[in-house]
Formats: sequence, structure tokens, C-alpha cells
Amino acid sequence: MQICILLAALILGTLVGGCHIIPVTDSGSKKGVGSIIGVSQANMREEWRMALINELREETAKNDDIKIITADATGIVNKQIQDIDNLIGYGIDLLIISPCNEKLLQEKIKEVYDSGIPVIVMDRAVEGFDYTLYIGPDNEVIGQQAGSYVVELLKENGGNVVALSANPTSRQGAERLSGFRGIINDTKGIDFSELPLVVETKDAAYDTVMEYKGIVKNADVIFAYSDSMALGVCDAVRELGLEDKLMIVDCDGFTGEDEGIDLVSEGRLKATVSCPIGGKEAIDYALSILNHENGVPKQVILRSNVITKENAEESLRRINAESFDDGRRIKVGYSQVGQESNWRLANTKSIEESAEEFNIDLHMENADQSQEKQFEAIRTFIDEGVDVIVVSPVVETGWDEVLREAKAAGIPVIMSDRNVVVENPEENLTTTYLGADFMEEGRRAMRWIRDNVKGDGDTMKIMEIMGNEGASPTEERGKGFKEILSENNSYYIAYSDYGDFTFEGGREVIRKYLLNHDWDIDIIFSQNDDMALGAIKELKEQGIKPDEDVKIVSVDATSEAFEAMVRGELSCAVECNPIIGPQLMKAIRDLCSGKQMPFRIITDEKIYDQSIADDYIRKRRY
Ligand code: GYE
Repeated sequence: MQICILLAALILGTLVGGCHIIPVTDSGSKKGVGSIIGVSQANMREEWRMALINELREETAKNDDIKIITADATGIVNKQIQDIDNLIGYGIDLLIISPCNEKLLQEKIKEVYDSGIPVIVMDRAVEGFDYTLYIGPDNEVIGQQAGSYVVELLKENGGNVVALSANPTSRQGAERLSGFRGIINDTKGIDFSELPLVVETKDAAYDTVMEYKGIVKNADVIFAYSDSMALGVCDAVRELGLEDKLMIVDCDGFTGEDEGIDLVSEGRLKATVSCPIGGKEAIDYALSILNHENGVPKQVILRSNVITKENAEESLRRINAESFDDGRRIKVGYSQVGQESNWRLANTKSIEESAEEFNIDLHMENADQSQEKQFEAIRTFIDEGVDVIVVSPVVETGWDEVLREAKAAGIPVIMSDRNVVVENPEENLTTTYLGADFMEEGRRAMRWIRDNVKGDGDTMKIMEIMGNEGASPTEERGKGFKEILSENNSYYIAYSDYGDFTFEGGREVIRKYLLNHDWDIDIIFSQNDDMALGAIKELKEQGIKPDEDVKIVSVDATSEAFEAMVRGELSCAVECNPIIGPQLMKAIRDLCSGKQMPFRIITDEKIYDQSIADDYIRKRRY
């Protein structure tokens, strides 16, 4: 049946223009599922977009049983919508889309996703969660990495830095340049200028350097945000005879002749910041989705690396290495933060069960909210010689030393659920972070309030009940919440206190408040359910009616929260998914089979309020 459709597509492909059937080679190495993947590409002009298409083709060719059909939207939104309809008409089983305008295509993506066809969005994230998976780089971070490398190069002497271009036409370019600019502008002793570029191509970059040769001659470093631009810069610099004096840094780090890594190896580029294109990952996850496997996350943020002459060879080896899973029993040490909440209990259970399912030998230590105990556990795991260490850190900072010890012992560390902030990210002390997007959870809570809690004109008072001081969910949920709050002057935070993510902690915050105030709060934002439930209990005892006298929004959405919504006490719960065991175990297996780990793997989450709580309560298993 699918083959017939494929043949029809082959014929139609020529009619609709821009649709191509990709021949499948028979060098398949992985079990496919007899499926067709439709690829809707924003345009096939930009270099890296072509690189993505090529990588998708190469990866597909390794799998006997999947085929891809590609469509080129030529940068036009309506064409991309039409392309998607055509692809669906061909009977695709999964859509991969790199949207040319993420806002204008959001509706269409949602429509496909709602119709039951899984959608992988690439490169540009759409808002909300109406897609199956997002895979893409963090271009701002890529620019920042280039900036930090240049600062390091120039050390305390400073110097002149020139960047191309003042007005990038691609969003990717704009973000990279903004990340770079941010770091360079913050550094004393560096003079920074930008040279205008007409288009983001090799020739235009060459022309710009030649036109501004007066400025270029006084520069120490030139920054270009793509490989093609960098090649133009390299040629111009050679022609001007400045090769020995000028250092060139770029982003992309593609493999192949005259691409970033090649130019670094030849010494023409000082460094390139490389990032996987994502095609490999997309096909890999597409297969997992089509096979209904466990462990598919919501977002995968690809890792970028600074590549210099010293590590170019090693980087190439890593990029080209085929991953290899020998199926052996992997030993994992897991430092769990504690047992403070129902979320945590569900999280621990999920990790233990998934370890069994994935045949992983798990040694879990519970730290009872003590960073010291977590240090101890990590050192024990190092002594035991585990393959991987996983940490859910009680607070964000203070981990550098113990992480260095793990690195020195050659044991990779994955951060699970909560993340750390290290002194120097370039040290690469952790391999990846797997968990929720806490900022987004905070934003969702405040967006719900904005859209659902309207006052009678007076500014409304919010009480914020926070988790434990210094923990990443505390910091980031707070930040995300305040970001949306700052766009609106109908609300303000009148009172904030820590409830340490526990039921008793939430109760205590209310008690303390009522010691010094009459009840005058309109909305409570509690950073987890347990604290919200503790607050509800205390409010009721003090004669204050939850939901009626005060709206309460919390994060986690455990079954107790659903019960409280159904009882009409809790107003809304933003989901934070504790069931991350399968994703974590998949990441551990990937890591041990030699795959490059992404920066961040983000879990799938929704938002619930009283209007829909009834429909979901029976499905909640934690
Ligand atoms: O929301 C809270 C728990 O780190 C995401 O910690 C986790 C948070 C969760 O105790 O209930």
C-alpha cells in the first residue's frame, strides 16, 4: 500500500514542483518500520539547510525500510502549508518540518499533530507543545561560545575584534551574532566593530573584507557566523597578506573540504564552533516514535563544541564514529536529592523501574536534601568505577570540584531533573541535562493567571511560595513567572517565601503571613503541589476559602493536585513530568554507545485547570 502511494508521490512530485523522492539504498543497518517520512524544508538555499537535507538522506539510506519525501518551501509560508498538505496526501507516517516562519506555521503544525501524524520540528521552536519533538541548536549559546573563545585568545591584553555582519538576514545568524556581541561587549580592553554584509555568502564576505581592508588591517580577530562566510574571509585575508597576523573564528564546523573543521586543521581558521546539524538525531528519534518506543523527549537541544587545531582530529573521529551498543549491563550511580514531595517519590520509582527495563545496574543514594551527602555519594560512585554518574542536585552551585574529580576518573556525569551552574562551561564537566524547562513552567503559570484571573480593576496581589533556596526549579520557575508578570501591570508579587517543596513548608508560609497580616492575597503561585496542598490545608483551617477567596496555581500536577482541582480548591496545575526514567536510560545507553550527547533533553509537559481536571484524573498514575 505504502509503496503504491510512494509511486504516486514519485509521479506527483514532479507535478507539484519542489517535492523529490529520495531513493533508498540497501545498506540498511537498523530495523525500520516500513514508513514514509515527509520532510518540509523552509528553503534549500541556505547552506546548513542543504546540509540538513543531505544528512537526512544519508541517515535514511542506512535504514532499509523507511523512505523520505522532501519538499522545498522556497522561504514562502503559503508554499510550506501547501507542501505539508501534499506530503499528507502522499500518506506520510511522520512529518519533519523546519519552518520558514515558526509563528505563522504553528497552526498548521498543530493541525497535523492533532490529526495523529507525529511531527518533529527542527531548528526553530514553535510555541506551546502541539508537536511531538523539537530538535535544534541554541544559536545564542553558539555565538557566546565563540565570544568566550575570542576573549580567552586575547587574554588580558585585549585587542581589536571585527564581526561580519551588522544586519544578518537569517535568524540563526542574528542569534549567533547577538550571543557573540554580548560576550565581547562585556569585556574590557576589546574594541569591537561590525562590518556590513549584503548577503550571507562566501563572495559577499570576501567583498566586505576587501572593501573595509583599512579596518581589517588593524584587527586581531575576525568573526564570521558561518562556514561559507569564513571561507570568503580566509581568501580575502590571504590576498591581503594578513594570514600570519589575523585570527579568524567562525561557527558551523561542517565536515568536508573547505568547511569549518577542514579550515581549522589547515590553520586557516583559529577555531570553529560546531554543532550537529540534527539530521542523524531526527531520523533516530523518528524511528523511536514510529516504533512507539519509550523515552522520546519533547525537546532536544543539540550540543555545540569549540574546535581548534588541537582537538580537530579527535572531533572528526567522534562525528564520524558509528554508535555501537554492545548490550552489556551498564553500571550507573544515581544521587537522588531526597524524598521531599510526591513528585520526587514518583520520580524515584520511574528511575528504578526503567533501570530494570533497560537492563541497567543502578546504585541509587538518597541525599535527604544535603549537598554534602551528594558529594559523598558521587565520590563513592567514582570509587566503585561506575560507567555513568547521574545527579539530581539539591542546589545549583558548588559542584565544580566534585565534578572535576569525576571527569578526572573518566566518568561522564548526567544532570537529571535539576541542573547545575558551573564556573566555566567550557570545562564540559557535565554531559547533558535531562529534565523539564522550568522557565517555561513559570511562564505557563503566569500566562494562565493573566488569561483566567481578572480583577475588578485593582492591582492584584500575588503570594509566591518558593521551593528550596538555590535549587534550579526555584530559580527558574521564579524567573519565568516574573518574565510574563513584568509584561502586565494588573498584578504584583506582594509576598515571597520559601516552603522547601514540602507540604509542611507550604503550610508554614501561610501561618507566618497571617501572623502579621490580614488575608489580602488574590493569587498564590506555589512552585510545587505539596506546598500548595499544605497552604490549602492551612487556609481552610483559618477560614479562608481556596479558589473562592484566593486562586491557587501550582507546579507538578500530581494526582493529589488533580484531586484538589476536582474538589474545587486548587485552581490550576502546570505539569512537571517526574516520569523521566525511560528518557534517562535511553540517554545513558546512547552515551555508552558513543553518541554525542545534546546539551539539554527536555520532557513533555502540559497545563491543567479545573475545567479539564475530571477528564485526566483517572489517567494519572502518580
Ligand atoms: O517540582 C518538586 C520537587 O526538581 C522538578 O522538586 C523537581 C522539583 C519538583 O520536590 O515537587
